[in-house]
Amino acid sequence: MGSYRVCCCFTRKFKVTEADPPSDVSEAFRKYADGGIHMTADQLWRFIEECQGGNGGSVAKLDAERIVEQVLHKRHPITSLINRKTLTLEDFHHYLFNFELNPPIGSQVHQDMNAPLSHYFIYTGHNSYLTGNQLSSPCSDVPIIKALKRGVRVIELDLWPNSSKDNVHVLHGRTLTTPVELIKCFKSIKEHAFTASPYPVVITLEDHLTPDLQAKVAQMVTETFGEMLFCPESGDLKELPTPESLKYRILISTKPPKEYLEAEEDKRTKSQRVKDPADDDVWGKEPSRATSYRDKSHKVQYGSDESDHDNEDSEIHLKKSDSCPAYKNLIAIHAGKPKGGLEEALKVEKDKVRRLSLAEQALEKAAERHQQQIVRFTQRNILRIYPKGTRFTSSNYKPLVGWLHGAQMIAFNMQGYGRSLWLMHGMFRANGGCGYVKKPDFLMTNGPNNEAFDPKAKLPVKTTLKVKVYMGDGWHLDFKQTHFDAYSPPDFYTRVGISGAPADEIMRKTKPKEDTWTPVWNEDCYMSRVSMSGSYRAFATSQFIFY
Ligand SMILES: [Ca+2]
Repeated sequence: MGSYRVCCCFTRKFKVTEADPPSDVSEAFRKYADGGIHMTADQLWRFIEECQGGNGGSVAKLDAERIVEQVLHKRHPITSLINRKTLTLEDFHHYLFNFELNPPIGSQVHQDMNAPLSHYFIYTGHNSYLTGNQLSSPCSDVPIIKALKRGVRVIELDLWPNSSKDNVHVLHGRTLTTPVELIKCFKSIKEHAFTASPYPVVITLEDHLTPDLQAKVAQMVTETFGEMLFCPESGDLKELPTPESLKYRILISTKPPKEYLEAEEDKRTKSQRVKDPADDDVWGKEPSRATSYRDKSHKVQYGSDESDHDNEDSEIHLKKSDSCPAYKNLIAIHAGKPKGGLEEALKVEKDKVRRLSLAEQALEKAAERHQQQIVRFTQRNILRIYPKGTRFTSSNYKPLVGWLHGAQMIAFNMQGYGRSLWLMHGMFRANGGCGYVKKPDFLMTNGPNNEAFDPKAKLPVKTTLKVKVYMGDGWHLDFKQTHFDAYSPPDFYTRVGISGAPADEIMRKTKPKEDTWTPVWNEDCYMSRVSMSGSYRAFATSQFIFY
């Protein structure tokens, strides 16, 4: 209870009342406690199994006993010593609200981890070494460590020669970002790769190096990671290995050096075709590297991302035909864009898998007409999407476009803030937060005529989701009593929504509850317009926002 004075003449009381358990909670208690006033561990176990689906996994009776003990220990530290092993209604209510004892999402890996990597969405960072914006923030290994600790499994490093061209720096090329040494990044990756998850870490390299420096990188990689490194025995992989088989392994993914010459040819062909409007239709408008060479200020504005998928900028070594075999042998997942247009890039080869990178807007363009080809490509190969170059502030984009097309690596700026990033973090809370979430079956299997899933297909409404918003509690512990309103407790309302496929996106709002720290809504939010087929449901992430 708190109080404060108004006009020095009377004191207004600010009692924070504990709300009674909602009626559904009382009913569940009555039902599982067989009408009694105490619930045993066995009864709680039955409730968890039947009402909470085992909380994301099968709960042993021993777990229920442990929960009872912990609730009692927390709520009745003295009584718990004198042998009561049952919960009251209030204890039960406390358990339901307790984030640790009753987590909203299971903390165990529960999906099959024995499918090829292409079957999973992978928690992916973009320019993982940047501490802030894309133009002038310092580069460091700290954001890399932070991302790995969060469970991020794909780390991107942009490699550039230092000023004396005898060592490798990590920085965002053609910007004012201050570099960090590559070896420092590698060492930190080694140290922290598997603290959050045992599943493999992929390092995507955006490589702007000469063969000499590539040799240096090869040596650094070998010396740093040693046995942790996964290198396919014979060049190209025919199928991607599984996360299970790659536990505690590091994979390098970049463009093999031999392709630089081809990239140059591709660039020439491209510049000849630059006026062909059909190019724009397919690939989207990609700012060309040539422009940034001509205009220095433009260079600084855009950085090097716009071409990080095809190394158009590698002028220095484009002219050299010698490549570094040691470096090439380290590449587990070959990246690159074949010559020709999108059709060629999305071709599925029987005896070879690879990684293709597209900028967010290139994907959107490609998705207009080639949606099924993209889905088919991602059944065996890896598709990486990266933020467009104008996201100077390290903002992100909607990840759903990529997910709906099966893109495994939606590369995000993890140091930022905002709804897209929350959604990304939310997605990867699934499957025990291990950084790999299995793609839904509909993206991996084709129809009777071998047709891939069509993300544009109109699907009928199949499910209506009902979310019951009971109450909010705990704000009085985090805010001063006068934080929101100097004269009375605050007003609260809740927004509940679904982020998902376009047909599923919806937001509902509860009524506001006035003058209370513990608002009780007890209100149903129906998402009745949601066309949640079983398939779309895989992408539906609920958002709860309190105001
Ligand atoms: Ca990059």
